[in-house]
Amino acid sequence: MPKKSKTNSKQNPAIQKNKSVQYSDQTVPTGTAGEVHQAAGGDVPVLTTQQGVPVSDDQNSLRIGARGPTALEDFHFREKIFHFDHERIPERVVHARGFGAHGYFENYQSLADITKADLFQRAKEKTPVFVRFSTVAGNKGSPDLARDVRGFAVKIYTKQGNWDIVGNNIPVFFIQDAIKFPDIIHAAKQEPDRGFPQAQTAHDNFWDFISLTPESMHMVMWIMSDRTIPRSFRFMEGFGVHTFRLVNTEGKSTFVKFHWKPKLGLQSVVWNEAVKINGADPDFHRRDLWDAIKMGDYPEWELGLQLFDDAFADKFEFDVLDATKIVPEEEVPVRRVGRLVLDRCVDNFFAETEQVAFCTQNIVPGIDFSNDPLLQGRNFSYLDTQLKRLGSPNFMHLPISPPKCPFATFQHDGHMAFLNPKGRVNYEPNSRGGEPGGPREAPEQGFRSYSAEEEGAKVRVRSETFADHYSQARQFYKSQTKVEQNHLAKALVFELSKCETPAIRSRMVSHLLNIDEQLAKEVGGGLGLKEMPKPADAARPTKDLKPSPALSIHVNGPKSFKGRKVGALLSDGVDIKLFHALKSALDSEGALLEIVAPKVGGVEASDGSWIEAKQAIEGGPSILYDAVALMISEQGAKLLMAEPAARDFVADAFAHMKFIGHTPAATAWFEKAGIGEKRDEGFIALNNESDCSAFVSACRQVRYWDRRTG
Ligand code: HDE
Repeated sequence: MPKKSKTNSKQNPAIQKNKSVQYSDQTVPTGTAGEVHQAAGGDVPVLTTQQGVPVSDDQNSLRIGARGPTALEDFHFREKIFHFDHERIPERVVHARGFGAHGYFENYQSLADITKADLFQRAKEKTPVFVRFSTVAGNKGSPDLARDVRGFAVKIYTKQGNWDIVGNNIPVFFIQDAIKFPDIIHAAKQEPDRGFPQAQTAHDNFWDFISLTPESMHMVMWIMSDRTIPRSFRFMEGFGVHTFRLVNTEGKSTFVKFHWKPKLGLQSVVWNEAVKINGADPDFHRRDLWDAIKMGDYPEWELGLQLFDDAFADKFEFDVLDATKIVPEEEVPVRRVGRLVLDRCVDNFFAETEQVAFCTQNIVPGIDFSNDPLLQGRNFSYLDTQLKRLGSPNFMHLPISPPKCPFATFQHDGHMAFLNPKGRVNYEPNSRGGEPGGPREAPEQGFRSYSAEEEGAKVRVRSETFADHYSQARQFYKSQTKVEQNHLAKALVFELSKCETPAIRSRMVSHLLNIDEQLAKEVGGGLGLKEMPKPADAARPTKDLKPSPALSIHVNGPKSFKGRKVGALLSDGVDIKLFHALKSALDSEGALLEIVAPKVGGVEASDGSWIEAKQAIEGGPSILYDAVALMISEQGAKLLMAEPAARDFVADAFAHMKFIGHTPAATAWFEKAGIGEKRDEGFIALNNESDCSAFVSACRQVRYWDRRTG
């Protein structure tokens, strides 16, 4: 297949001279951007129609007399409106809201003994990637902090073709068989008659389905944990979920589960914060990723492999083909084999993040599927959904998705075919060797499926080995810290309290009784159940498995404050030395300082210098920050105390267990906000420069959890 030709800026002086008309490679796959005419006497490009005709007036449509009807012959108006009318494509049926970035995968050392996949052969080799993070249930415009699973889809452009790991930030799923996918998604999304609620599972249909689907109980524990309200994409894990295979040159297969481990550690927000972030900054997650990359603070994850053989799979107490189960890291350790770095934002959101097409069936020689019925169903679904969404079997011609290695097929024609082969032959076998006979099969290097032996009757049954639905749910719950268990119980109470049907609430509690009695009692109590139900019928009794510390966010939290952000509320008269000390303590930690002030213009510091703000207090509530510093003068404290937004700034930081650094003048303010008496070790007085370092050190814990439990 011929290589695509690119926009040639040398032939196009206007594109060369003015970046505002530059078309990214992503938006112009061939050299058809059109000649952009030179405006008389300047280097500003001329606005044209799609046909390249210069436009004289883009403000007024053509009409018969100044107050007369519009003329049908106004081809510029017609073309402009026509294009606008058609500029939307269907959003993804799930994972509609997403955000993508480019980067690379760097392999640590050769894994040739376990896989022949090209990207793992050589140490230090870098392979380009595109990653798209997403929520699942909400529509494209829904808020980032919805309680939801996050998609973590990685397209790796290897030298032997594209490999897509289309994963989530949770290692298990709701269902065991892909045939139930439309049901779980219908139940989770808006109810069909009313079209709401948007981007939340806190409604009858979801919990009705869940409470009738015991296999989802393990996933329920995960989604009600803080995993579904991550602080940002940078602080969450990713998982391939299913068991896959790695295959080496000898044809030997090793089972594998894929993990992405964030270098910055795990971190989530608390629910009350999530609710408020959705109002204050619905783009909180995408902004965080964008800002981090633009600042050169590139997010990083390590690729981890859990490797095991058939013997382990046979003796493991659950079925490795069951996507509602994990293999605990304590049983099969995660081997870190490389790193994923995101170092480039998209040029064009639509062309890249929206048009990228992930497919689970995109694998490369050296990787293979297992028989996980969920994975098998996905392999069917993704191609189908791309056709619907992107509108043509040629969706691979859109610039974001094709492999970066040479590729050659005999597929041709169809809507929007950009990559059109030259020559006479479009079939195979053909008798015209080499050019122009086209590509040939490659028996040696070509993809060959692992030759697993399969046999059996054609049946619709669920394997008996998939029948234990509660043991790992209990293991997850038991592996959480007390604070996390408390969050989980509260999340269940919140969600089930939004269910209007009492029978659904009670049915859910009957499942919880099979997971943990104390949890069931807490939730039953929180719901005000008059009577506890009986435990749900269980196909298998719940086993008491060993807790797995790897499942807790808090146990795997950050070891530093790197990559986090302090919101410093400043007033006129702020002590300039203290301010600089805080700034430099945060710089050394690799953390950020964002300035919030009564007015966005800024404040005048103690030495008469001017400090510009990033946010006015109304637009910079403390929920946007990992910790806060109140750097206010006596005078400033009096003025700020009268501001409701400033009072919320402090009250929320306190309620969300954040570390609060403060100048002496803020003390009176705490009294006013009703937290004077409650001051604890999470409050750090900033009297002198060394206190600023102490404050940043304290912030490494991210939250002062004792405020809640102590
Ligand atoms: Fe998906 N899923 N899925 N899914 N999924 C889609 O494909 C599907 C499942 C996941 O950023 C769709 O391009 C079925 C598990 C991500 O573009 C669709 C089943 C996991 C993304 C689809 C599942 C995922 C999708 C919709 C049950 C975690 C977003 C748009 C067997 C391992 C990728 C699209 C992106 C997207 C089908 C279950 C992850 C309809 C049938 C389990 C991250 O094809």
